[in-house]
Amino acid sequence: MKKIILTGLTAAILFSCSSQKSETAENTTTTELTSEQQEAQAFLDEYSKTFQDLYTKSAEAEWASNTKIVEGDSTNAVATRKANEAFAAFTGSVENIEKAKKYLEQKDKLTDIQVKQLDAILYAAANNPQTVPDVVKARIKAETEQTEKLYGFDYRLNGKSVTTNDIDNILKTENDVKKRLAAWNASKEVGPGLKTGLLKLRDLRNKTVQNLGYDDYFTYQASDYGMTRPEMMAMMEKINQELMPLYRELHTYARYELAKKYGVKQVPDYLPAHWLPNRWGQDWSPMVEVKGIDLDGALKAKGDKWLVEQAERFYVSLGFDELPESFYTKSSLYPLPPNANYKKNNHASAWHMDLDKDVRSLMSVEPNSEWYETTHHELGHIYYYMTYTNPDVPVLLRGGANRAYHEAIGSLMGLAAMQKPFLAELQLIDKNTQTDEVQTLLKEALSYVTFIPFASGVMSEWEHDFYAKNLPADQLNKRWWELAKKYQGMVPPTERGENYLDAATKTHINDDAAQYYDYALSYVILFQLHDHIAKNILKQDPHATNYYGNKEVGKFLHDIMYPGASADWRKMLKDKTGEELSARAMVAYFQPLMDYLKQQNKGRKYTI
Ligand code: X8Z
Ligand code: ZN
Repeated sequence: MKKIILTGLTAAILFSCSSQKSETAENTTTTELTSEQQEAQAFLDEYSKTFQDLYTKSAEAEWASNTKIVEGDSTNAVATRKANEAFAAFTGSVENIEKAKKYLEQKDKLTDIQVKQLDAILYAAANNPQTVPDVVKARIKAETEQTEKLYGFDYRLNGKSVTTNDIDNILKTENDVKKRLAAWNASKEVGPGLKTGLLKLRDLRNKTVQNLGYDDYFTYQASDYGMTRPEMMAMMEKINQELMPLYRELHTYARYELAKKYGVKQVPDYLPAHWLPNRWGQDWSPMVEVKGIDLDGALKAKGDKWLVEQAERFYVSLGFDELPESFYTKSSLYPLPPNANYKKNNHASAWHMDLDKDVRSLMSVEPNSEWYETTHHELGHIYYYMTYTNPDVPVLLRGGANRAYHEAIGSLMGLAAMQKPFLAELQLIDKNTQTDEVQTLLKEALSYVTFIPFASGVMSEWEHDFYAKNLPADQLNKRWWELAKKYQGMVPPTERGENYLDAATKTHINDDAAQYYDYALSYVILFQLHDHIAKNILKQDPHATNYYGNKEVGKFLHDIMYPGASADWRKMLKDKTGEELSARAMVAYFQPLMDYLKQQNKGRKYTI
């Protein structure tokens, strides 16, 4: 997801007191506001109006910068810079900061939802404080330059331009290790050109948020969860440890199986990065084919449009609205034609353009199982936007309960859309086909479990060290590969010195900085939600569910999304699932796989 810079921080009781026209206007107007509350409300209303307007202009400009990158033409980049400067000048204005602080001094007299909005104003201000306008301007400039380079990069393989989809397809299917290596190398070529910009961004991002009292940019991002930096890192460590026993089995299994597949006699202690079916080793699921399930084949026959429309049908079947017409006319959903004279950002994202009805997605959908999962993921963001765009949620609180919830909903739907009873209902597989449950679970583990050391370990710790520990410029790549070895048990195919910057090949390192733990947390949360849905709503085995058409499941998800960031994320989880945040459900889901893997790995050498 992109561009969500708002969210609430503290406990909440939903209480609407905004002056917006609304279906619940009758309720709200009968609620008496005290004079202090009225005064604060007048400020919030005025602020929100300008905020929404400038946010929309910034989103429009960013959209153009992401979807149309013309080499040598910086029109879009300049417009984006200007729009972001205007947004920053307003959100970070000294006047707004002082007013918000002044109202917060008497927070006891205000309503909870007002306090949350004032906190959101200060949170947005901290990213753009006009007490240091030159730093903010320089950061915005550096950001547009960095993303222009990243999104406009011309990947080349054997002298020819290739897309990231092309590279991914090679890594998913190619058995010739030399060809794999060439594709992997090609995917890393974008890194070195991003180094100067990233170092500049580190300093500017840190300096910006330090002005309003945060230690560093990582601390700032973690504070959005109401957590300190050490608390966030401790949570990452905990999640990682809980899943490590299973990851160790998967790692051992993968080393031996892949060595066999590639005809390598000596099984390596650590996984060579180019052996894995993903550029960063974050998803290994294409390693396994489950007999009787040829999802890639079935999807290819359906075509790319079907994938997006089917994801929509799934949400609609649960009781959600159809997507607005404008979603289809304004989104950029498919790869550019090969002859296009411009490029687009190929990393999927979902956009709430105006914090109202204009929702869009940027994808490069091809009819395969990876994009099938991604379409469900992105529509999760879109339905989250649509659901909290309601009269009870003020503009400033139109965000997830936290950022991880925003990531979790669509990934949950992606998981559900892969399960056998669901696939059979869609006739993507024959319902009479006997499939091997252990292989199915293995495939899922190779997607969800292998992701955890990458997200909670490598990505989070690297960004932590980069922003909070001022990782020296001549140790960036060294640290990246140290962490990859420590957490993923993965090593580069050849020496990767500081002339490379492999971390920066990951889009989020550049444009969604210091937030990747969102995804680790989102997996943990999604298994908690799924466990609850399967057992308590559907009364089905969590490994073989079919959510299709179930309105009660839809209502459960709707109720989570409806209050947006006006909800307290911890309370929400407890209320909805009965549990605190915990990897219990995820560990339990994969438990049946442990015995199988231990059996397979008997006599094999464990190295992590
Ligand atoms: O970036 C994404 C989404 C966009 S919000 C496609 N994901 C992470 C990634 O690709 O690294 C989804 C899961 C992990
Ligand atoms: Zn996402």
